Amino acid sequence: MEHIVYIALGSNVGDRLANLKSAVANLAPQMMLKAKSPVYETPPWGYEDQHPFLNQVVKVETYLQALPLLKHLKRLERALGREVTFKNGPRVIDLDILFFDEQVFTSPELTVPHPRLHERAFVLVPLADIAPDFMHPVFDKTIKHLLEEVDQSGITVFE
Ligand code: PH2
Ligand code: MG
Ligand code: MG
Repeated sequence: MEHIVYIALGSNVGDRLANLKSAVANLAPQMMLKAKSPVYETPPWGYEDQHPFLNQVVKVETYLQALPLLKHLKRLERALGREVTFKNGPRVIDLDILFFDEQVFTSPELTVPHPRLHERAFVLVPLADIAPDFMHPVFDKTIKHLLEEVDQSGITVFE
């Protein structure tokens, strides 16, 4: 059984673009890349005293279930040089599961859909490029619609 998953990528430490590119290059073989958004430069959200981020969203197909996929993404983050910092703090690479098919669930390790994606322009802007009509299974609103409700100021196309 294959699953369709949207993953948010973020980086604000080191060579940010190279970090995103390495992550995308290392999705296979566990994940097959189906679509990727442009890369955006975005103001830091949550904890503001840090470098701007580069953000991107990818759509992948995978045979992994959600928790094994999460474990795999954590392993990939470590392999790409991520070190433990603090909540919303600087990071070499962050790989967050946004949607896992149309599933809705919470476990101690993972909540799907990502519980804050609807408030974050740095996620919604790139997500709207590749999935404007995807329906958020909790809010029953499309990504395009959710994007209209957030402040997009300061977000620029990077590549
Ligand atoms: N990630 C965070 C906290 N704040 N801000 C931006 N602009 N981009 C991010 O990816 C980001 C953030 C926690 O994961
Ligand atoms: Mg994150
Ligand atoms: Mg994360």
